Amino acid sequence: MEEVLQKLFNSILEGNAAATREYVQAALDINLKPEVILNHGMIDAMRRVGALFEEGECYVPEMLVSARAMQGGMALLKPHLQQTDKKSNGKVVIGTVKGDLHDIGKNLVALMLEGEGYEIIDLGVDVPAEKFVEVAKEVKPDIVALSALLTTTMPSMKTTIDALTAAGLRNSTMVIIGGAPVTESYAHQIEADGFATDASRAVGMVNGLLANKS
Ligand code: B12
Repeated sequence: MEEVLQKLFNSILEGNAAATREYVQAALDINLKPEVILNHGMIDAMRRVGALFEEGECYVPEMLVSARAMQGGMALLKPHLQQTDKKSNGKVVIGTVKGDLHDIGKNLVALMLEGEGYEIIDLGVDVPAEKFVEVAKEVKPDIVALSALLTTTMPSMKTTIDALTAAGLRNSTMVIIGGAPVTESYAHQIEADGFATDASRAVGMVNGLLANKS
């Protein structure tokens, strides 16, 4: 691995926000691809943080400072990941479901879809089903995108889909889901229209769903 990516990885692991920004910039300066910086320097570091947490080698406060360092680095990377000259491809309402506060993955999906020309309405974290329904009625999105990182909050995805169905919104709006514990078979089980394991696959999937729709 490029030395600068290793340094970036370590700075996120240590939760050093200033160093993270510095190494993201250094990696951009030597013309590394933004996707490579993101995947190998940053997302891999968050995976490592998760593994350390699981092993009891780090705790919630450490996860939080790592997450903050990651978010700061992502802000620097954002303009480089986005292409700006595209017209609106459609509307996407996105949020992390009720009970769940994880938003790094959701933000990445939003950022990549925005870069692809979609209009994003981001409802943030801990979003109850009723809120998704209320906003979907108001803005009539093509897609509602749900994120969950906890096995205990995955059922909130089903609650949200059921609420959208009950409100009669499923004919006009498709629902896609994702997040580390979410699987394709869970997506089928709760009758989501789409599922993806990462942000770039999410873009391909949304493009495909909307191409089939029209
Ligand atoms: C950072 C982090 C935190 C931070 C979150 C900060 C923030 N602003 O997001 C804080 C410290 C707040 C936190 C808290 C907790 N966390 Co936490 N956290 C993590 C950690 C280390 C990284 C998550 C992350 O950002 N990954 C990087 C991003 C880029 O990846 P991602 O989220 O998976 O997203 C990608 C894909 O999943 C997909 N995707 C995501 N959303 C969507 C949506 C759609 C529509 C699509 C198509 C795709 C998609 O695309 C994304 C980009 O490629 C994970 C470890 C892990 N392996 O996931 C644990 C982890 C998720 N946390 C865990 C736990 C247990 C907790 C706590 C319960 C701890 C506690 N005891 O308090 C609390 C719960 C708080 C709550 N109510 O939500 C467990 C969950 C276990 C489980 N299976 O349920 C994990 C897996 C750690 C572990 N290995 O045990 N956490």
